[in-house]
Amino acid sequence: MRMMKRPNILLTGTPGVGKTTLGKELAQRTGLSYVNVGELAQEGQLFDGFDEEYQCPILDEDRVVDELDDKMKEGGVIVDYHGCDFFPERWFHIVFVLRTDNSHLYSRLESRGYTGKKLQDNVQCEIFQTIYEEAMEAYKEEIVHQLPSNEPEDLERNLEQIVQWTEQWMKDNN
Ligand code: DAT
Repeated sequence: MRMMKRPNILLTGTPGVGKTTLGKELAQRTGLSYVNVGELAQEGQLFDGFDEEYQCPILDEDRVVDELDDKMKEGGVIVDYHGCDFFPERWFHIVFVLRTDNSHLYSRLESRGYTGKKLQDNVQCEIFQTIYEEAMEAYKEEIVHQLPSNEPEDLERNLEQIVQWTEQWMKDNN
């Protein structure tokens, strides 16, 4: 029996924009599986060195790609990560870059315990739309979409839109 084809979705954006919240709920509603790349790396110790400036381990991007490739080839995966340029372009059928206004992002990161340079750098990353530009360079522009992620109503609207897109993709590809 042939398996139903299902899309792979990338959720990216600055830390704190709401990728995990959206991704987990989206997985519930669509039945797709959810992969948090940060957690995957932590579990498998997929690191290569230590960043002294930010006091955090450095992701081993090649090992992350190797680890996920079979699963991605099967399809039906929602990937959540605050970077996007090291994944193979062929993995994703659509890319969402979540965007949050400074004031909202600042208070979210503060309540996560971020302070000083780490807090400032992350807010600046959002102001400079670093991840959006990274996504526009790494993927075809027509599959990259920005989603506002400021209020709970944004979350609900984003969920509804992506669920609808997923259902349409499955109709078109099966
Ligand atoms: P990320 O995975 O991008 O780091 P998260 O999902 O952990 O972000 O969310 C960070 C915080 O913001 C968390 O407390 C939940 C909250 N949040 C997420 N999406 C939101 C939204 N649309 N409106 C209000 N708060 C939101």
